[in-house]
Amino acid sequence: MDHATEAHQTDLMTITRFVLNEQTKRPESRGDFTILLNHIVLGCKFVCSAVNKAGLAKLIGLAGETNVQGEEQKKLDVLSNEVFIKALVSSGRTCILVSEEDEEATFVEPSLRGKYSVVFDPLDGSSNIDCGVSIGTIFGIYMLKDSHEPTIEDVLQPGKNMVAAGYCMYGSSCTLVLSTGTGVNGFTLDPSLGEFILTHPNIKIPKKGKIYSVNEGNAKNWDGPTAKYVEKCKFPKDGSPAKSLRYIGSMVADVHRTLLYGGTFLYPADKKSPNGKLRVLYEVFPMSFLMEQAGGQAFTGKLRALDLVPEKIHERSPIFLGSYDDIEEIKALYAAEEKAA
Ligand code: FDP
Repeated sequence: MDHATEAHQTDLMTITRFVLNEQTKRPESRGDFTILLNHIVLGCKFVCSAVNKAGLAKLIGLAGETNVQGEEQKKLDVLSNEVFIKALVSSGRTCILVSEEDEEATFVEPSLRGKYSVVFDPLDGSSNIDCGVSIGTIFGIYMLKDSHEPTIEDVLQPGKNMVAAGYCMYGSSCTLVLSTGTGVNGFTLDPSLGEFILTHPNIKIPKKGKIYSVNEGNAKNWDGPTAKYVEKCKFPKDGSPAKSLRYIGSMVADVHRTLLYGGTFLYPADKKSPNGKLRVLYEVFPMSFLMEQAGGQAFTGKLRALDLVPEKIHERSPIFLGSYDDIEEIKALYAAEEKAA
């Protein structure tokens, strides 16, 4: 399609229209997921607007509270958490909510309960807030078998049981990437319409990439396979060109680039953090779900990431995700190490 055609495009595929279309393909569907998603979208629009206005509204600064991980919460984190909790509860479609910002899970009161559980990081990459670098919201959705007697076990499930996952990136544009288990689609917020429009249909990650993404400052504490992989990226012995390093330090932005351009994103274990840094339920699982749905892979150093069974809601795991062939290389390095042991 040329630019002139695009500029005059009048038949816009909004995210709501897209999800309603999907719904018609499932006769058993009663619209609950569409309603839940509308509330998530509202939360994303609100946070997008708050992030854009952060400097102006003097929202940047400390709120004087400390979150579960012992980090100081910024006002935007607090605000985003409140926005999502309220949006999700008021949807009437949720049962259990797990947020990065809250130590305990929220059990929705019976009169407002629905069949979905949502695990989310309302504002990921918070150390990037003050310098205006892209940050985002990450979410994963499980469907409960029985919403009458919900227990914490209902969210302590492997990522492969999620029914949907996505993220919204607050960057130079606001982009929402979503998978309901049938591929990955990206929507960009048109601020003049206040609508997310389908701009990246059926995203497929390149089979092999030219980029690796990792915090190399941790290199001295890495395990053997991670160190070998990064060495191979920089000094390939098979005559292929060296890979480029890109690291923003904001998972949503690093994963978004990996999804579109290919390559790998790693947050490995190291001697200081044997379980890595990233949280299983609301960072590792949703991003792994999207990667697999886009044709890539996600691996923990031991197993397929989506097969992990979390024991605690704020559990962490090492993660290697990205292009199919590149992750195969990493898996081979771990397999070789295990064989040698
Ligand atoms: P942040 O600490 O800024 O909130 O899990 C949080 C996260 O950012 C991810 O978004 C990001 O990928 C990672 O941590 C960055 O960690 P390092 O600073 O250790 O590289």
